[in-house]
Parts: sequence; structure tokens; C-alpha cells
Amino acid sequence: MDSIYENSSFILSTIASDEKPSQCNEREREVTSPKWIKVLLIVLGFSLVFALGGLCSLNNQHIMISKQLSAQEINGTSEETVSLMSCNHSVDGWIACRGKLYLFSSDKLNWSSSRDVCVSKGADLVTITNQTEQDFLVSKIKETHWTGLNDLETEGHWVWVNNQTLTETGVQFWFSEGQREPDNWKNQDPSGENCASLGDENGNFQSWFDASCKKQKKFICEKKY
Ligand SMILES: [Ca+2]
Ligand SMILES: [Ca+2]
Repeated sequence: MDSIYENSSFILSTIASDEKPSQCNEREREVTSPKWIKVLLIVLGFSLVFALGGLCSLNNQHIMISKQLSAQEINGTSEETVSLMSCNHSVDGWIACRGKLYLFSSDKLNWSSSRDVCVSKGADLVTITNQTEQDFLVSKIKETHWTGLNDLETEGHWVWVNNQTLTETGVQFWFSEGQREPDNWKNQDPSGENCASLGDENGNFQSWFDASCKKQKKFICEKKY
């Protein structure tokens, strides 16, 4: 009997001892699984924080660039405005504007004599090389004025007094409504129209017209500032 008892106790103790690791493993699994989930959640959390941080950073950069661009636009506009405003100050009767001095004559002369007057003052008839210069000159005149543009040497080949062509300057503002200019009209002068003026007898100051070089007009001299 003692032997049977001892055997059964051994078996029971063996079963008991066998059960322990199994229960522990389950508990470990129960405990282990949430840990991994926690780690995963933490990693996801950090990733989300970094992603949000990145988005915020991108957004801030976008705002900064937008502000810089609008600041540049405002500066560009104000510089242009200030530049044109500063064109009102005169130096010995000449108006200084963007590195050039302009003289608007009060006398009316033919084109050749007009040019002679400009040259005698260390200048020449005006050359118009961009839209800003065109706009500035237009804003200053109340009647037609001679410019330095002519096709005296070769009919139809327009050059400025400094020999620059219209292709080289890249701008031209010929009158283009109805009767287009230049038209080399010969009814008043058989030699045609070989000198260009800003505006004509009807106004149109924003446009260029070819006219007889013998006509008496006011003129614009230009020299470097
Ligand atoms: Ca002509
Ligand atoms: Ca004409």
C-alpha cells in the first residue's frame, strides 16, 4: 500500500510540476502580447509625431516662402514707383531718370536741327529702349516730340542715333490703329517720312509716327547721368 501511495503521490506531484510551466507560459504569453502591442503603439505614436512635425515644418516653410515672394513683389513695385517718382528731380534743367538725363525742348525745330541742338549740349536725340522709358517720356509730353529714330540711310530700316536697331533694343511702339505706322507718306514731302516722333498732331503720345524730317517739332535730348 505504501508503495502504491508513494507512486500515486509521485504521479500527482509530477502532474502538478508539469502543469506549472504550462500555466507560466500562458501567463507569459498573456503578459508578453500586450507588451508588443504597447511597443508597436509607441513606435506608431512616434512615427505619427514625426510625420506631423514634418508636415508642420513644410507648412512653415511654405508660409515663409510665400511671405518672401510677396515681400519681393512689394519691394519690386515700390522700387519701380520710387524710381519713377525720383525721375521728377531736375539737374540744370535736365530731368534725371534711371541713369539718364532728359531735356524736353521748348523750341520747335526740324529733325536735323533738333539733333544739332542736342549734340551741342553733349547729348543726342533720345533713344527709347524699354517700356519703362517709353512710359516715362509719354507721361512728360503734351504734344508731339522728335526722337532719335530714323530711316534716313535706308528706307524702311529704322535705327536710333546711336545705331541701335529695333531688333537690338527689342521694343517698338508704332501707331497700329487704322493707318499703321511707319507709312512713309509722301503727299506733303516727296522724300517721304524718315524721322520718328513720339505722338502726332492729334495726340497719340503713347505711339510712334514716321513724319517728314522737315517738320518743326519739339524734341527730347538724352545723355548719360
Ligand atoms: Ca521712311
Ligand atoms: Ca507716317
